[in-house]
Amino acid sequence: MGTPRVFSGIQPTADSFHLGNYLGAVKQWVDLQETGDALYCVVDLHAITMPYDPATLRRRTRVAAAQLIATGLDPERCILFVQSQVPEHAELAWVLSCLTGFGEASRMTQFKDKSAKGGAETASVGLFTYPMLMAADILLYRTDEVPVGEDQRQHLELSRNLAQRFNHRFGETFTVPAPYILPAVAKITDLQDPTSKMSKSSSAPQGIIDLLDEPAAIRKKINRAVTDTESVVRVDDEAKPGVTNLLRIYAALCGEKADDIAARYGDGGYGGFKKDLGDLVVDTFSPIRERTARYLSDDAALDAVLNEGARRARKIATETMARVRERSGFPPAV
Ligand code: ATP
Ligand code: LTN
Repeated sequence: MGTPRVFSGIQPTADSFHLGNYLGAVKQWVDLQETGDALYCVVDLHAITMPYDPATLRRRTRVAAAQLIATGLDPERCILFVQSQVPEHAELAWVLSCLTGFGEASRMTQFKDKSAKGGAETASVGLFTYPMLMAADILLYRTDEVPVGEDQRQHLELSRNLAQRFNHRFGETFTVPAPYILPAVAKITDLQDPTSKMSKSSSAPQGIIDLLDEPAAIRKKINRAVTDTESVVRVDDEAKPGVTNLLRIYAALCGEKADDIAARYGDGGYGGFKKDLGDLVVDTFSPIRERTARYLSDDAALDAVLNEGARRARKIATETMARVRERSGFPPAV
């Protein structure tokens, strides 16, 4: 088998990543760069599927890359790059869009949710074809594993189907990718609405902990997190979604089992438990926040890392596209 090829992407759609992005995705990315042949991408082409401002996008793309390095991605151990610097992503997305059924794309729940929010008439066609661009990202690099949160499972399934469909119609070309989703952290929920996903676009500020939040803000949000009227700390998704979410966050950050942590606090109320969790999040995020500021203060160094990442990614992408062109009946690129 050899070393698995790992690929994942994150959108530069906010001024900071949040705790759900960190635990559900980026933390796994850091681990997988040690055991896999990993590529990670700031997907700025995906970020323009909703209305946006170019100067804000430019800033957020850099902040996203700086946060990824600050979190532990090492450009010596993985390829870190910005999607729009590798034009083959958009090129393959077109080919895959032509293989996707209109009905099949219409069933994507993320499209249904996001287009319903702003009124379906005004949603962009790019929002509709978003999953085919994501499939292109993954398939260009002959990816084996894709570390993501639970909300991306349906998109992954489409990527698998498109790989198989292309291979079946035109000959073996793509690797069929597998999702890499850790159940314990696959859906971190909103601190104010613990049955909904913590989300950049739909959580209120009090429901979301940002990687770049100041310590006082982090502690305050955890202290005010919605729990329940009991005083016992235990895992129970149905009856205690708020406490269970906090326990999952605690467990993922310290590496202990949620049940063992719960047993330590027992029925002593939530105050001490929340205080300790606040300390744990602050201790994890503060060094990341400080390193992010440092990486952002040296534009030339960050550009050099991203340009080199794009150059390395593009080498693989053009090899795959040469094969796709040949199989699709196109002349070679000149
Ligand atoms: P939005 O909700 O605005 O679409 P997002 O917060 O989901 O954005 P993305 O850039 O779409 O952010 O996601 C980046 C990665 O983080 C993806 O792998 C996604 O599955 C994961 N992720 C996002 N939110 C959570 C969450 N609450 N719990 C676990 N993983 C998450
Ligand atoms: N749609 C993903 C971001 C994304 C992605 C990818 C994830 C774009 N391309 C390729 C994994 C692999 C999201 O998190 N919203």
